[in-house]
Amino acid sequence: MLRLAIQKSGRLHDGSLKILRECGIAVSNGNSQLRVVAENFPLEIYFLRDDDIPEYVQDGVADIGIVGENVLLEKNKKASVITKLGFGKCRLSIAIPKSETDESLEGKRIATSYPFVLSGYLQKENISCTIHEISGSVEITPKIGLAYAICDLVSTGSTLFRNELKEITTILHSEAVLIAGALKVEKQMILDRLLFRIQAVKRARNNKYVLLNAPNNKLEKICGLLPGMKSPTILPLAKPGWSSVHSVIGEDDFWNVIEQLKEAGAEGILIVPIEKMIA
Ligand code: PRT
Ligand code: ZN
Repeated sequence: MLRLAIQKSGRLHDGSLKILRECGIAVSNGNSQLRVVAENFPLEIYFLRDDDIPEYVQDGVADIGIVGENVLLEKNKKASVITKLGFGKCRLSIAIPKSETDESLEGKRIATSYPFVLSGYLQKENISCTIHEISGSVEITPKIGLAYAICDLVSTGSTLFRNELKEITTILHSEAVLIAGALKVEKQMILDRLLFRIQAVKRARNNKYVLLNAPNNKLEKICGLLPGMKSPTILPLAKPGWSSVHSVIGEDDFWNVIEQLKEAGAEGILIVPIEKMIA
């Protein structure tokens, strides 16, 4: 059985269980338990504090884990990123009081819960600072005179805004990642099965199924906008001279492509979410 460590409670807990569920792996919620066994997949799940997950994976207490890349880099343990998971997105940024006009950090004091990542960044940039390590409420330190700047995670930016701070540099972009240590062949085979499902879920989340009607003389242009998985499917409509086109569009460029399809003469465009997508 493959042992997976996920966050017991916090920002990554729900997203971790959700992706497992979408992979068809039934898990009862771990709020009151430390360990559950999946009902229909050879997977045992440990619910832990996120800070401990990289070490447990390194030491082989768990085979794989889901953590923020920020935590993995800060803990600096031997565990490799197998795949990004597309949730828990945030950035690690340096911020200073809004009223400050001097953005230079040289010789200043920076409060953070990420001393390792921050010192790596400062070294690379050749800036010398005093790092004040603090485990929480980093954002209040400039106001109480404990630090000039902070280095903390940001997602919407509202915490910085509330505390009258402004971001001056982003030192890391992070999201939830699946990590693994060295695995024996049998465990690697289970991980490969899990990974196959995760990739299908990720692909599905990043794509939409599109159906549209088009006059036959516009098909070439429309199909050029829709590469699909291989190429679009074209079916004749009952109305002569018209076809129905089916394809897949990536989430990234979604609205642009839709606008271009309309311009190219597409009508009755339907967009449908994809449940799973296997390449
Ligand atoms: O109890 P445990 O140790 O397991 O959890 P934790 O309290 O250490 O972590 P938790 O649950 O807060 O975060 C888990 C992971 O979620 C982090 O390691 C990141 O990878 C990811 N994540 C994504 C975030 C955020 N977004 C986030 N916004 N983690 C923290 N924040 C905090 C940030 O520190 C700041 O206080 O939210 C505030 C900023 O948010 P905005 O929206 O105001 O910018
Ligand atoms: Zn933590």
